[in-house]
This record gives sequence, structure tokens and C-alpha cells, in this order.
Amino acid sequence: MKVHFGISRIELVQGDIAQQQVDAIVNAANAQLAGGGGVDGAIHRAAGPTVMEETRTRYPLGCPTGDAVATGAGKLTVKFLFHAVGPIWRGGREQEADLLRSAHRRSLQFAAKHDCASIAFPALSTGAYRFPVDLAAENALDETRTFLLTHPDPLIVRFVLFDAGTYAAFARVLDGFIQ
Ligand code: AR6
Repeated sequence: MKVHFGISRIELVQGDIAQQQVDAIVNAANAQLAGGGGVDGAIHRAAGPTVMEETRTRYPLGCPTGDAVATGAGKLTVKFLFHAVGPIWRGGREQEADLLRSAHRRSLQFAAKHDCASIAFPALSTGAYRFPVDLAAENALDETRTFLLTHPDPLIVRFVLFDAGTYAAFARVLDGFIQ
């Protein structure tokens, strides 16, 4: 599914984030930048050890929740990895939605700063961090739409959803934007 916002667009695909041919891939990292399972595991496995070496050297203090850091991409053919830290879901009263929006915004700002024409996001926080998928889709897509409508250069933002249920949740929200 593809929807245009001004000169830019949001795409939804079902698949593996580590296989995307884009300028930048967003990793679902933790605040320690310590690596882990899910998206983080798949990206580090595909990229090789240089990415973890770079995060350790350049960001020894990790990355706060709601923020992101940039590295090279090792063996991946993309130009950059942006390691974004989404919030752990704690029931919704600890600014989880704002923090999820901020993790997207920071990654999009990095894409702009590094002149990326395309960027791929996973469904941040919806796996190990247990953020409800419908609410995550609403916040991720609305924040991205807001960014694209004010960003002066064309940007393709692809959400790469692993399973059919997550794809359907994102598709429902994106569909709602064009009604
Ligand atoms: N490609 C795309 N999506 C995937 C992939 C993949 N290869 N693998 C899983 N997903 P998660 P989080 C989906 O847990 O919730 C890690 O250990 C998955 O089904 O990767 O932000 C980190 O180190 C889910 O829908 O990220 C952190 O400690 C979504 O991607 C913590 O997990 C996000 O799941 C971050 O948790």
C-alpha cells in the first residue's frame, strides 16, 4: 500500500526489515544499545560486528528512550542505520505515545540531515516492548505524515511489518488518512 503526502509517500510492506533496499534502516534498539532479539537481532546479524563496535565506541552511554543515534550499516547495502529507542509499554500513562512519536521524528530528522531519499521503519515497540499495535500504528503514521507535510524534500518512508496482523493494523490507519 502506498499513500502520497505532498511530494513524499508512505509505503507499507510485509517483510523483513534487514532485507530492504533503502538509504536508511531504523533499528528497534534498547537504551543501552546492547543488541537483542527481534528487529535488533536480525539487523545486527545481517550487518555484522562492525555496527556494534561503532555503537560501543561512539555511544558508550547508550541512547535515551524516544531518541535515536546513527551508525554505518556494515555488510548491509544501505547507507545508514538509525538506532531508535521506542518506549516499553507500561499501560499508557508514562508518555509512551509521545516517546514513540519522538523516536520516529528523530529518525526522520536524521534521514533529512543525511540527505536520504528513502527510509524503512519496523513497527517500533510492538514486539518485546508490548506497545499495543493499533495505537502504535496511529502514532507512528500520524507523526510521519506530519513530518512529510512540512519536509521540503521528497522522502519515501516504508513501514516493514513482519506479520499480517501488524500489516493490517497499519493499513487500517493509513487508509483512514485518505478517507
Ligand atoms: N523485520 C521486521 N519486523 C520484525 C522483524 C524483522 N526481521 N523481526 C521482528 N519484527 P521488536 P521492540 C517485528 O521486539 O518491541 C530487542 O531485543 C516484531 O514482530 O524487534 O521495539 C531490542 O534489543 C514487532 O512487530 O522491537 C530491545 O531490547 C516489531 O518488529 C527490544 O527488543 C518490533 O519488535 C525492542 O523491542
